[in-house]
Amino acid sequence: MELGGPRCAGLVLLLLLISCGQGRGADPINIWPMPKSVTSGKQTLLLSNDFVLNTQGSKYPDSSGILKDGFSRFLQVLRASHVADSNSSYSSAHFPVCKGLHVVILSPNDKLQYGVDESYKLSVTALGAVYAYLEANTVYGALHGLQTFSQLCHFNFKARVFEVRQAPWTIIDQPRFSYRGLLIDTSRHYQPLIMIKNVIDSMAYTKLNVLHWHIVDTQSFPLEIPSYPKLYAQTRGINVLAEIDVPGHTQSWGIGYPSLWPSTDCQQPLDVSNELTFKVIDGILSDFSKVFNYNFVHLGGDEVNTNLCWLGSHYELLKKKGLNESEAYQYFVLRSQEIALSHGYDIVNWEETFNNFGSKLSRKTVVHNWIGSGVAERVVAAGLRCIVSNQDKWYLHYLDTTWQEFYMNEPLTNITNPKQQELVIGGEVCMWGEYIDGSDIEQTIWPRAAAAAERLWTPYDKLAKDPRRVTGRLAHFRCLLNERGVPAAPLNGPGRVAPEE
Ligand code: CP6
Repeated sequence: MELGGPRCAGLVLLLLLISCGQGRGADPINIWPMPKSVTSGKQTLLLSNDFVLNTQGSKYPDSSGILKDGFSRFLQVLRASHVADSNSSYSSAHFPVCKGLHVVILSPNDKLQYGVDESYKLSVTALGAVYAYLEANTVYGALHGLQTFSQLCHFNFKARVFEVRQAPWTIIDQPRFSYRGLLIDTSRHYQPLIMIKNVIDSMAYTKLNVLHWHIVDTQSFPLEIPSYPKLYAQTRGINVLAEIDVPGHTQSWGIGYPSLWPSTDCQQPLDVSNELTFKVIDGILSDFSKVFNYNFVHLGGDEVNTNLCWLGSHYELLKKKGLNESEAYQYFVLRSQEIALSHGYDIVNWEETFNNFGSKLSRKTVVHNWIGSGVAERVVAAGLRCIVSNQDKWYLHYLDTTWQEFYMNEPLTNITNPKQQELVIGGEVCMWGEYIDGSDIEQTIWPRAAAAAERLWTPYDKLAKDPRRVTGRLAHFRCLLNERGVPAAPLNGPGRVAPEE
């Protein structure tokens, strides 16, 4: 009997279609992170050798060159990965040629800030239109559109031309969360500037938009505030959240100013009884406000050992104010918050501040979760905003946390009230610096941070319920990073134990 054969083949084909996750044919849609809405077809078109940017009708003057530079990087990124022969003799007779990208931006403003409109629409039609079309409310939405477009372009090695397959494309996209962060730590190991820049570039590829820079800590104080900073991250649509972690994690401060130590043999947390402590914090935040334009500053507040150097009898001020050590911790955090507010910042604090005296925190506080799950629900129930970074899922130095766990970590777990959901402004993956340096930071961050990036970008109902459905697409994105020169590790890279596939 031959009947079993074809039926089996049919079943296999059906399973294959399902496992592609698209449910619509053999061509998977390989865009990471997945946009809000995508339609595609089956036609191919070629990119002209002199693919141009056309900004006719755009209201954005681009005086700082953010769009122009973004477009040059788009071309560079395509060319970097392939030794493209600009004198291709390939005959384009059989395919329509796309001459360039027409970008229309509706807002003239390029202020980058929390909550900036990052939406865009991209259409690439195969017949008739000579230009692909990208429309966005702001230049930062347009940059995301360029990133998506770069993922639609492929180098055809045989023909030696770039082509867009699966046209016509219509993509409508916007992020689920406004805060999509990555923490780096420059205190524990030196990070060469080029590595920080590389990380920023890769963040743009995966649509992360906040670099949380844990600048100083116990081990070193690598901070110098230049009077005329050359901003870099802004031109990629990436905000810099600068952290000055007080009062714990501060031993290095006393190398230059020993009186910031409670005593020479007990060197952190900072001396809460010394006015100089608050003067220095004020000076740092004053300098920050000239350099870091994000509306948040991170004031740390984590892992403060109040029993170590803050013995009450030690301190005139504690005695005078009648504060015990844990009250001194609250006093320190609230006073630092006041200083940050006076420089025009809203505040991010690690969750211990909320866990200890949440009701006293400024209403402008965003509580940054890290210890475990379940904190966000309490924070938003108290009416404060929250960033989710639970260490059991989103800490990159745990090499055995798999990309699947990064992907499946849901910031709104157990939060059903829509008003409370809005208070979860996003999430952040953390690359602490104790165990990595410039030699391995990138392969430790990628591709797992990209898995979290999709969780933070893509609408909830379009996220895979089972990570196996996105394995192929993430593997494809990981290869794309490699092609672009980013040493992203294999999906089940060093130290990681893959769950049963
Ligand atoms: N440094 C600072 C750290 C950590 C924190 N703050 C940290 C704690 C535990 C783990 C990883 C990092 N290294 N300043 C906590 C927010 Cl597992």
